[in-house]
Amino acid sequence: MARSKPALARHMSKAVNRLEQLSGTVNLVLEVVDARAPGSTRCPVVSKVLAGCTFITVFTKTDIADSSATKKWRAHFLDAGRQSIVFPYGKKGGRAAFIAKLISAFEQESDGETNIIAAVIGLPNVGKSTVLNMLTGKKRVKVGATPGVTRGLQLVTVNEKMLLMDTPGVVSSGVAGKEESLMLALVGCLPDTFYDPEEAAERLMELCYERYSQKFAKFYDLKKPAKNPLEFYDALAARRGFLLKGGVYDIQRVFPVILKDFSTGRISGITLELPENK
Ligand SMILES: Nc1nc2c(ncn2[C@@H]2O[C@H](COP(=O)(O)OP(=O)(O)OP(=O)(O)O)[C@@H](O)[C@H]2O)c(=O)[nH]1
Ligand SMILES: [Mg+2]
Repeated sequence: MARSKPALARHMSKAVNRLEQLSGTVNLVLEVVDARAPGSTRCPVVSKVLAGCTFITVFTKTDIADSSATKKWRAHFLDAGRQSIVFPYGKKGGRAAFIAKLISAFEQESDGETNIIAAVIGLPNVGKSTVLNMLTGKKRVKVGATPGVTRGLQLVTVNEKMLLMDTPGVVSSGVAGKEESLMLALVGCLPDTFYDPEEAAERLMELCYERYSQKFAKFYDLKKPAKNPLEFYDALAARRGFLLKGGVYDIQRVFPVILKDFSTGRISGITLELPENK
């Protein structure tokens, strides 16, 4: 069941209240975005609520996004005054370099502040807990009563320069439009109860088929890229033997397959939006 608008609004205002609690405590906000949809997975409300903080964007899922698109997005964010760092997902020894980059970016952005108290913020499923766990090295060492820390918020030590809120801040996007919601659902920020598989698959195709038809063909082992999404559905149904009586392709079985393969990152190298089209 899709959530009603009033329920979403309540959820949203709760999230804003939680963020307001952080104001005055944290001086660095790590805004986590999914590299497959960096524009849509931002949370603009956070910049307003925590206006006094330094912001750094952390791009997760770059390993399953299109690297040239990630470059463009990072340049676009930088043009708008926002530094970003690529999350070293699954990279051995990535932790130390990641922390060093964060601290260096913070020092460039902040006015001589050296002690960092950071919070990890982002939409559902963008990778906040994964980022938090890498930063803390899964130590989860609680720091005792720290002056100025709002009750109920716990800090963990990252290193001698950096403390981190131990719970990530989930924010909702506040998007209202169907097309934007579908984009978020495709990257897993909204539950799949929000969409009808056919509609979601169509949106996915609309967003990226033209640019990435070769990748789809390769992943599904098709002889050549289909000319358009409809032909692609047929080719995939044929490849998988999804047939109805009389030999008609059963394309209803194709949609969940494509959606799952995309959302889990099995089909990789795809980014759904580019800065120039935002
Ligand atoms: N391929 C890839 N997967 C990632 C990356 N970061 C996170 N994930 C995966 O994305 C999924 C969601 O990650 P979480 O860290 O649980 O995301 P979250 O933002 O804490 O999610 P919620 O707590 O539900 O809001 C998990 O399956 C992670 O393994 C990344 O950089 N690359
Ligand atoms: Mg989490």
